[in-house]
Amino acid sequence: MNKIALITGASSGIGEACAHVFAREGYSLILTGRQSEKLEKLAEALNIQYNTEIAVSVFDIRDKAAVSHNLEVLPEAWKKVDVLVNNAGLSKGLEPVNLGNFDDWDQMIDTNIKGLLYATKIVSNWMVANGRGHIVNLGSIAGKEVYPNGNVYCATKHAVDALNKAMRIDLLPHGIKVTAVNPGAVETNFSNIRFKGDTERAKKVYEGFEPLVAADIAETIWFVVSRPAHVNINDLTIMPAAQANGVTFVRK
Ligand code: 8X3
Repeated sequence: MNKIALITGASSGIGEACAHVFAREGYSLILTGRQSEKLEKLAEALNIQYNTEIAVSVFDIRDKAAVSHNLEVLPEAWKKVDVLVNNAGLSKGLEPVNLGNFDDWDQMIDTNIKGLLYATKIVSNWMVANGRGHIVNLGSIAGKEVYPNGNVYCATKHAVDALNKAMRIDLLPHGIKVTAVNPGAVETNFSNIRFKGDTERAKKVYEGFEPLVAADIAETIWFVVSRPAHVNINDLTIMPAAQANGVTFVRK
């Protein structure tokens, strides 16, 4: 069998772009997410374009029993995962902390932190058994800084930053590489979800400068994963040329 990459949140955005890049590079893929139809369509397209072998696993990453069950029922051959891309994550709301919404907070914490941990525990155990692997955690500039109204989203990405460092230490003896890739502004559905379908407000985020696109991040993840065996990139922050940090942009 080819090398295998498991990508969470693979039905759109950075996850989908990673699926394309890893398929192009000859990997077999396990695509996970909630949206069965989109995942099946993507799998079909990649199979036609690259002849990629693909397993689709549909679950809500917030549901730990569902994560365990759906991953553990995969055939043994699929558990030889070389690369785990912990991509599933979202931002919901952008309000001062006193005006925040409990459901939004739960969704971000349950997905970005707890879901990432559920997938990591299972797949890292497979990697330990295989004696190899590479985990790529999708962080954010929001995991390096805190910006106005970012409160809980920033906290979840700071948690990813901490977990990335912790995984690097804990998995080191097992020969498993661990990397965080931390993007600034990437134009995907991210802001639409953050602003709950307010497309006008979402569009404004990317106005007046050239944001990153999902493929920029996927190619960077591929760069990280394709380094020689003796190289590990621990932490990589990638920004649009027009964005210096969480809040400083040059807009025309
Ligand atoms: C996405 C980038 O700046 O909206 O994580 O937090 S930002």
